[in-house]
Parts: sequence; structure tokens; C-alpha cells
Amino acid sequence: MGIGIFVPYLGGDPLLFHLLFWFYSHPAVYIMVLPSMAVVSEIVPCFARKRIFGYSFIAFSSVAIAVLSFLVWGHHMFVSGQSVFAGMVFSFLSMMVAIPSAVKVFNWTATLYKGSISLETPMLYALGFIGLFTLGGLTGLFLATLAVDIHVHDTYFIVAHFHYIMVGGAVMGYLGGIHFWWPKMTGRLYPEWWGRVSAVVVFVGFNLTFMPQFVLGYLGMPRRYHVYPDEFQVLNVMSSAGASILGLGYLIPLVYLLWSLKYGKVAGPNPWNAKGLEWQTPSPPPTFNFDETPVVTEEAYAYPPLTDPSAEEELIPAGTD
Ligand SMILES: [Cu+2]
Repeated sequence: MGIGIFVPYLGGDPLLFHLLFWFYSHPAVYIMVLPSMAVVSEIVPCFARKRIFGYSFIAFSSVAIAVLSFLVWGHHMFVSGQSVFAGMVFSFLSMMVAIPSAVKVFNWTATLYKGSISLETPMLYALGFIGLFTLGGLTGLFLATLAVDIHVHDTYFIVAHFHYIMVGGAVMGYLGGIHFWWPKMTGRLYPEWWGRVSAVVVFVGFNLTFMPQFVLGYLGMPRRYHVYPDEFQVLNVMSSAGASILGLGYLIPLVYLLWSLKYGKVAGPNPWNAKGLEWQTPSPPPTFNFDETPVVTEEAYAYPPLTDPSAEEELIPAGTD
């Protein structure tokens, strides 16, 4: 419209487009990963048979991540020519995101501690999420450090970091979620053995694809180039081979989930012995979810207490009758 917001010869600045893009695109990453965090917070208590550790911390850290995600877009622009002061502020704020993220990781891990863990498919995906998201988050701290970012900016290190959050985090969580609620949505069970195979294949394929990219990036291989020096050949071939394995890992669930729609065992209302309200209604649920309003008689996630009697004592505060 002839308004020179981004156009230099009309008095604008192309950097403003950079700003606008990342002001949207950084929060967009969190829009994708926050639902996965919620899914993992549902799956871990169910398959560890424990109430989630620090329920309110899990809940409020989600809000903290959502708010902070709007304040860190400048960490994509450390080498764009923004001021050193702005760089320092964005570096500091980016590192702040690590705090609520770490709160979640520690709480999930504490939920596993002394839990009675069973490794069904959704749990395998959730455990994969916790490990891979942690690696993605930790390498995010490298990138939030101004001096390190100058070295690894626009290299494969970025590509690897991003995929550890978006695939190792978000997609692993989604896959865990679809396996957890598939019986609820469809009324059918998928073949559990194939589910576990898919989770392991996805985990192995993912790491083989993206772990070499951390090394390549750190050694200086830029992103968006299809040619590279001979010494990078082995790592690139490993990465490509990993991508093929990862692709296979995605195809396996596609086949058995579709198969289960017709041939899967009937799931019943609550195949996982889960505590959420949705498990009290038939699978798949009737049109209005509940034919009768369910009566809630216990707190959310009230999984059975620990079976080890010595540990159970610790839960009872001293001096109460
Ligand atoms: Cu960002």
C-alpha cells in the first residue's frame, strides 16, 4: 500500500520484518509444545501409578512458559545488528524460560520416582519426550548465550536444537497422546507389541537423524547447503539413514492404528485403569460425553498410594492423628 514499513527506499527497515516474524514465531513453538507437556502430565501419573508430583507447579509453570514466550523473540536476532544491550536482555530472558521448563522436567521425574512403572506404548513415548525435550532445552541454553550463538548461528546446531524441541518434544508427546486416547476415541485397542516397536524405532531413528547434526553444526557446517567438505560425509550419511528409520517409525503406527479400527480388541471404558473423568464414560463416548452426570468423589489424579509401607509413612506429616 506504499507504506514503507519494511522497505528501505520508502524509509522503512527490513529488520522490522525480522522482528515481526519472530515475535509471532517464537511463541508459535510453545503453542505446539505446551499441549505435549499436558499430554505427558496425563500419561506419566497413569503409568507410574502415582499422583503427579507438584501439581500446582506443573500448572503454573505452563502459564509462566506461555508468558515468557512472548518476551524472548530477540534471541533469533543476536547477529542481525540489534544493539548489544538488546542482545543481553533477550539472552537473560531466554535463559529464564529454562526455569519453568526445568520445573516440569523435575516434577515428571519426581513422579516416576518410586512409582510402579509399566512401559506401555504411551509411557514409552512420554519417557522419550522427557529425555529429548531436556536435550532440546539444554541446547537452547547454549544458543541463548551470546558468544556461543555467534559461533553456531545458522549452522546445523540450530536445526538439531529445533527438532529436539519440535519432534523430540511436541511430536513425541502427540504420538504418546494418540496412543493413550486411541482406545477412548475409537473403542478399539491397537496391538500393544507393535506400539512398543514403533516407539523404540521412532526414538532410535530420531536420535540418529539429529544427534549428528549437533556435531556437524558445532564443527561449522552451515544449514541450507547441499554440498559440504568430505570430512562431514559420515555424519551426513548417518543423519540421512536415521531419517529413513524415523520415517518407518511413523509408518508403523499408521498401519496398525488403521488396522485396529476394524480388527482391534474392544477396549472397554478404561483400558489403562486411568483416573481422568473421560475414562468413566464408554469408549467411544456417547454424543454428549456422559449419559448421566458423573459424581466426582476423589481429587484429580488420585492414583493409589505407594505400596512400599516405609515410604508410605513419609507421606503422613508427623504429629497428625
Ligand atoms: Cu525462539
